[in-house]
Amino acid sequence: MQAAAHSVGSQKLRDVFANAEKVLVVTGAGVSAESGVPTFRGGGNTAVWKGMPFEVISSAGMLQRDLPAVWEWFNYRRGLLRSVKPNPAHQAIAEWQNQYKHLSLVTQNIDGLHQAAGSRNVIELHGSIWRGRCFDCGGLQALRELRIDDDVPACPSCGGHLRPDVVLFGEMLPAGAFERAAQEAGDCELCFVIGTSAVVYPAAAIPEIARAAGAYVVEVNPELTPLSGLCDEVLTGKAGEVLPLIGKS
Ligand code: BJW
Ligand code: ZN
Repeated sequence: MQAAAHSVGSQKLRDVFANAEKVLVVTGAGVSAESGVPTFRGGGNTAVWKGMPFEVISSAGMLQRDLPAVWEWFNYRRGLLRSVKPNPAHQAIAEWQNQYKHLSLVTQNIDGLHQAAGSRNVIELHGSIWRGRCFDCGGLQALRELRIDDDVPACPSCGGHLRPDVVLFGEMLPAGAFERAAQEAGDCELCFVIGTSAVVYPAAAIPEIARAAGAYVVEVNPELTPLSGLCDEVLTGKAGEVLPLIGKS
């Protein structure tokens, strides 16, 4: 016999979850943790690669100093990501999109796992590890099928150097991405903030905008974050365990 699903959160959350028409979901690396994707921060640790903190290797300055090292770092991570699958958190969010007239999903993740779970129109604030972008002509190149060894890959259109199409520290977000996310935040009734340490801006401003505009803001994270105090409700736990229970009575 299957155990009955028990509820999480308050009665207020169940009411808002049942009645909201406009919902915004903001995710970070923690939503993919249960798929086996390492987070950047959390649990008292910071990701380090070959002795370099990720803030150094994933920075705009590193593109100038050592582009091959940047490719090596992203090739390594693409290798890890090739075999991972969406987890119950990604699946719950994808199901919510069928339930609501209007659900927007804004992610800081570059792993493509929301789309793999079936989410549509995902706003990727920090780009995608599955695309390259040409320094010279700006052309985009799909990387899923491309085998990249040690060298910097070349643009198929103009022969220029490609770079990963991700947003590194000190770089601007893709044109319009933050503006679209901010608009959804200003317009939603319910905002979930899931699996983010909420220290990277401007992404961390999105739930702040939602709260200021009157949305009910709910955080899902095993740890407290700088946003926790602003949230109407904090659900302490792993996204893959908590999300499937939200709204259940
Ligand atoms: C679980 C879990 C489970 C674990 N379930 N949860 C204002 C003040 C100060 C500085 C700035 C500012 N505004 C801008 C800046 C500069 C900078 C910034 O924010 N710095 C701060 C860190 C101080 N921002 C930028 O540079 C941004 N650009 C910009 O602002 O442009 C304008 C500008 C240009 C030039 C000069 C000045 C301004 C760009 C930021 C790009 C971030 N890029 C990265 C790397 C992407 C490529 C790569 O993957 O390598 O994006 S950094 C990294 O952090 C990655 C993530 O998307 C991002 C956020 O991390 P996230 O998702 O929150 O993950 P973690 O690991 O931090 O947290 C995981 C969480 O999950 C934890 O809380 C766990 O507890 C939890 N968890 N298991 C649920 N099972
Ligand atoms: Zn090119």
